[in-house]
Amino acid sequence: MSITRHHTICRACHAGCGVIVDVDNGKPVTVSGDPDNPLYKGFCCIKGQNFHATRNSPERLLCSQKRRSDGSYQDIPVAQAMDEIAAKLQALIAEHGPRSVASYSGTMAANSSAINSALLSSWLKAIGSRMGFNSNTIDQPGKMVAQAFHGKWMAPANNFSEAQVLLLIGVNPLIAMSGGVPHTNPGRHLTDALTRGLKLIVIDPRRSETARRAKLFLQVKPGHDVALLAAMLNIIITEELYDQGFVAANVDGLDALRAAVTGFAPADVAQQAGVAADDLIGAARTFATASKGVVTAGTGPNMAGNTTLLEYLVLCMNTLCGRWQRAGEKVFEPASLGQPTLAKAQALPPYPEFAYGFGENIRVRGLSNTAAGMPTAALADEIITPGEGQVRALISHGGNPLSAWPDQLKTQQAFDTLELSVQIDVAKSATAQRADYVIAVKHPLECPGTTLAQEYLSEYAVGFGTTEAYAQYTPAIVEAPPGSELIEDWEFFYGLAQRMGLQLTMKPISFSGVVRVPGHQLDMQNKPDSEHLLDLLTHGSRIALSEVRKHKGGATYPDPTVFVADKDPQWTGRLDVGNTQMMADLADWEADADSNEQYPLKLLCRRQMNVLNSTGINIEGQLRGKPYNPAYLNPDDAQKLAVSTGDRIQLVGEHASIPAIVDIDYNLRPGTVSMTHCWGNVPELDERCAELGSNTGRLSSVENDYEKYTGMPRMSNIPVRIERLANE
Ligand SMILES: Nc1nc2c(c(=O)[nH]1)N[C@H]1C(S)=C(S)[C@@H](COP(=O)(O)OP(=O)(O)OC[C@H]3O[C@@H](n4cnc5c(=O)[nH]c(N)nc54)[C@H](O)[C@@H]3O)O[C@H]1N2
Ligand SMILES: Nc1nc2c(c(=O)[nH]1)N[C@H]1C(S)=C(S)[C@@H](COP(=O)(O)OP(=O)(O)OC[C@H]3O[C@@H](n4cnc5c(=O)[nH]c(N)nc54)[C@H](O)[C@@H]3O)O[C@H]1N2
Ligand code: SF4
Ligand SMILES: [Mo]
Repeated sequence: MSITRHHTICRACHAGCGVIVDVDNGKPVTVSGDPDNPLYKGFCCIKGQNFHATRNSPERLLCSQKRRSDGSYQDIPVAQAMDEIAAKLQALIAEHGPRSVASYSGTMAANSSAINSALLSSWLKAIGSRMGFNSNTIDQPGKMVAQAFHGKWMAPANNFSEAQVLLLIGVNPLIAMSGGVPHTNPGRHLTDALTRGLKLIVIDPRRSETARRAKLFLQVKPGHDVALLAAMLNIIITEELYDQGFVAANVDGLDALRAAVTGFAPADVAQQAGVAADDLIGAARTFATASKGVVTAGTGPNMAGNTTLLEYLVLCMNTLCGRWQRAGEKVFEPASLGQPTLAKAQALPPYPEFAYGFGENIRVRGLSNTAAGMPTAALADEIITPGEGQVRALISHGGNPLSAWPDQLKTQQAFDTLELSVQIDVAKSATAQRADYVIAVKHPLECPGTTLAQEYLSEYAVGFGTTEAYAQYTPAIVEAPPGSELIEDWEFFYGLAQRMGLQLTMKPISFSGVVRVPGHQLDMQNKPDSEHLLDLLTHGSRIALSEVRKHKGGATYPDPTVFVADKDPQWTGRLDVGNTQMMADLADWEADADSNEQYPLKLLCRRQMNVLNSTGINIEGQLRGKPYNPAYLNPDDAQKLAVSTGDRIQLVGEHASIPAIVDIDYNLRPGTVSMTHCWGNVPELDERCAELGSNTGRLSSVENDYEKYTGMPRMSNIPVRIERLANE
């Protein structure tokens, strides 16, 4: 048989690139960019080029598994696994109520197919549990919580394609494919924009791949971003560089904000943050005097301890400078497969009652549901803490708790406490090596998919999304490997629902909250297929899925053009830049202590191009001969510590320590260590850190240093010291 070529969507990360797969005798053999794709234009990163390898990998799960009492695993037919799991869940719910069952969705729940998460939500609702958690609350949850304090402009922010300025704070879109620069081939977008004169300003302790292309780069100490933003706001307000017309018409709280930022004198803040005052002042002026363009922050500053306050100040900067689209402007990226976008030049006023403290409460640390979802950093304690409501069963879907959750030792304890743990995965991840049941699912190349998830990015936060409405559909490109017994993720939730006598519903997706079509009750006797579920999920969309199906390589959908509508005549809603709680938090804000003798370095988060969190860390073609995540040090620090590339060290923090292997990064600010997360395994396997990597999550404590709204602990800017270990 000859090789066949197929268009498909890469689902190895959230970017959803349109790619081409060659298939030889039912086996995918190469993945490459599609030069004819109208938006991605041939882009395919190293993860994408190995997308088929995750499908063909010898470590791929081909059958569901059940854990034996000695910790080893045996294959189990998936129907039997579902029988046993459904029976156990029913017994737990009967005895302890639905709150005893929780779910956790990780990055791959979002990246695979939208029908998977939709059916998980429906199933959770049907059993009556509000304990659905996801990775958003260990990422940048302040984005949603701050918006609840600030209000929401009912039209998009300035689009990248019209921006004159871009201010990026601890975000690295050239590697992460997210934040500031469109995820649709960010290198090309940035090159084009710089050519047309975009002023790029980057604030980061590391001269990141993106920072290297900046016009102005502030190589700050980590953890000073709140003060830097406050100082920039101070300059913008004092020098009256803000958009006075927009503020007068749409914004409350300027006086309160002015008063709160007065104490942040640019010269002092710059000195504390280790940058030149002129650079800080220059950044503020350049940002404010450009007519269009946004400020966006990423995981670095969000993980440094004040996610909500940080994101609130980001919103204040964008709002004061009027970086929201106005009536009559074209919406660059209206939803295509989601429900039609409704854009209006008016402010949805703040909704602080839905910032945090509503819905389900958490039994520890006074935490609760938030605008960003249930606080994942508290889930381990919900499992460990005895008493009414204790979580006894966890369904983990497309995430990897033992690698990704902060405070790995506590997570391990939680898994030891659970009465039932189910991991839905394609690989034998760290969590799949510990769960009671592992449900082996099809690889995305074996499933149909759409770019519906990518449409969500533009609604996620300011500076996300792309420059045009685009959609792609892909059928399954290959069958599951011969001899395997695999299901799609949603079939597991459907199978449980059938066994538990539950009715599931599929609701079309709306990013702006307005769904004009009713949810559809699924036939619980005759199992629907994925295509039917995709039709239901996209019912009523601006572009019909049947139309999108016709354009195999993906297409842009500019028509019908969506324009921002006028403000409603009686509309009184205003954005708030002076929220009392946020102003109080700003008044209480204190710069982190500089390094001390015991912990002289700060550990920074970072991402690497070749893996997505833990996905890919077992794929040889992606590792470039380095099967671990190095601890990167500035050469001067390495010299002072007398360590060099390849040396084994112990990173010791206040809460725990991990082994690691040194590497040198000339781009780091001295005094910092930079490492990616989600590598390594449990402490029992630390000896193998040269082949498995190191788990930085172990260094976070969920109970000692966490943000009060979201419960998210410090996950970057962690004080550490380095101790040398004997090389093997
Ligand atoms: N210390 C520290 N901790 C962090 C971070 C940090 O910067 N520092 N970052 C945080 C952030 S931003 C996030 S989003 C979280 C990520 O947290 P998670 O989402 O929990 O972690 P991932 O490693 O992305 O988990 C993906 C899982 O999906 C599996 N998988 C891969 N492909 C598929 C598929 O097609 N289908 C299914 N069902 N499963 C698949 C993988 O094998 C893996 O087990 O980690 C957080 N943790
Ligand atoms: N290739 C690849 N792409 C990914 C991922 C991946 O693992 N690999 N993960 C995906 C996920 S889950 C997410 S959430 C996104 C995240 O996307 P980004 O937020 O862009 O994540 P990073 O690339 O880690 O960039 C964070 C930057 O913050 C800097 N930093 C650290 N601490 C501080 C601080 O205190 N202040 C400031 N100003 N900067 C600081 C770091 O040096 C780093 O350059 O990426 C996504 N994309
Ligand atoms: S950026 Fe993401 S979607 Fe695009 S090729 Fe790489 S892994 Fe695939
Ligand atoms: Mo993330």
